[in-house]
Amino acid sequence: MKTKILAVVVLALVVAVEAKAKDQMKAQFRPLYEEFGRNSTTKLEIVSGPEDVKMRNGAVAGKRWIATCGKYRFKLTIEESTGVKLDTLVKRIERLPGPYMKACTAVSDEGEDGIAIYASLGGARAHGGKGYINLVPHADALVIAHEVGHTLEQVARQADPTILDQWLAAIMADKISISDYGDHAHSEDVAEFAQLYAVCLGAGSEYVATLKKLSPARFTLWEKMLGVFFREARAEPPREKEIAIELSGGLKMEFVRIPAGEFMMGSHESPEAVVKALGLPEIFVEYLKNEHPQHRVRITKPFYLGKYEVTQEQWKAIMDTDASFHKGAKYPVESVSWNDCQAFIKKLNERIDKSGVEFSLPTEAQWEYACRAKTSTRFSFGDDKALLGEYAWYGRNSGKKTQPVGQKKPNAWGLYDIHGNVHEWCADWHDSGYYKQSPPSDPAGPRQGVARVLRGGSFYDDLPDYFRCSDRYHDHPGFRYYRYGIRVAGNLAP
Ligand SMILES: [Ca+2]
Repeated sequence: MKTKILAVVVLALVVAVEAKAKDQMKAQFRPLYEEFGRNSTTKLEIVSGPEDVKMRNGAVAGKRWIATCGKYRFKLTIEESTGVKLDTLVKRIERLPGPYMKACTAVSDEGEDGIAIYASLGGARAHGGKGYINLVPHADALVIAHEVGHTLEQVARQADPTILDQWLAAIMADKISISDYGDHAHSEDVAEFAQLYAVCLGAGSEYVATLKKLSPARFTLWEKMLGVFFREARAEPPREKEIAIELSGGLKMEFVRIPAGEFMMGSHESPEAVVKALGLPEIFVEYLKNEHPQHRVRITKPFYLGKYEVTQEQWKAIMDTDASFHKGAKYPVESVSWNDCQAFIKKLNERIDKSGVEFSLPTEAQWEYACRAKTSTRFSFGDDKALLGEYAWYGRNSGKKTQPVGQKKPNAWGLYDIHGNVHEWCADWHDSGYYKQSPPSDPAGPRQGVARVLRGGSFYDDLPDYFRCSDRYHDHPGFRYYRYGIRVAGNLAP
């Protein structure tokens, strides 16, 4: 009798503890759900489309696009009768963490719709599985995160048929409930965990660490299915103000650390005022409108930027070739297209042990922010065009030739030739109206375009206009020109 009472008490206690743990999970994370994806840095690029297609379910008429996100490439398909805009779907997907794009790719094989919006799914808001993530028009980013769980679980099950048994064992080991569907609906539990993991990842590393502590077995298994591994938040190692990487045989490339911060991007002067102040032809007024409206931009993370333009010897050390028109080892490499620069950066990332730094072209916002170096004037050295020759090689002092890098005065952050010498390719597509819709944090340019941005003016240009911090230039990414060169950015890994 006594034993029985004790057993009941113990059981009640276990149930109470478990209920408490479940409440704790909800209390811990629920407020984050509403914020989901608000700070996401995931960025899709539309590489082709729309194409008219018959969709997989019922052969209904749809439009299809191909999107990329880093290494992932996938389809987006929208049933025409829904009237849902591509941008709406893209923005929802961009709320998800980058690794979740693995599921987008997994549903984009031949004959599949990729991430698809259907007018109706027989009363369900979404279906996710091997080969499909189907959504109704109002299904939001949280719904997609849940369906990613279903898809990746089924992908994992193909490679390892015991994966759901392992998940059940993980539920038992964790002694904590997540899913409102109940612990025995294993695949729903995976999907709910996938959603919670995404929410925590978006909210910050401290939340991911808490999730890992509360549900360690599921956490490990989900990361295995996702193919990523969360690193515990560590104290940020002190970053050097300047770093140098070795390219080969003692040849180095130097970088300056650019702090995180805010600035006003674009011109503070009207096009008419610039034309008047710099004595430009009237025709420039129309062109200069692309620097408006001036708007506040936050650069949320520190990054590195090349102290100098990439020189010919540096380019040659990585690419083995050099097509520059004005030759010289310490001269900036030129006659490189935007596409050539991507190949250079790819090799740089592959070859250089960079301790947490990922090389790229700077975004247009990073470039202007670094060029301004906290100044808000026409040039980084003030408004006076008469001083341009002290800081820049331009049409009136260069002899219409490039010059060895680093001979003129640097800007306040120690960047040489940021005005003049060679025009510098930036990562972004160019859109003259982009500033009207630029996001406030870390803008990365339009999703698509025909030309890429160039900044800073070149040795060939006579008019001081081209050397203003806010001046925007652009050209086709495949075009090689002796006025165009490259300066490399180094972004810190998250
Ligand atoms: Ca330059």
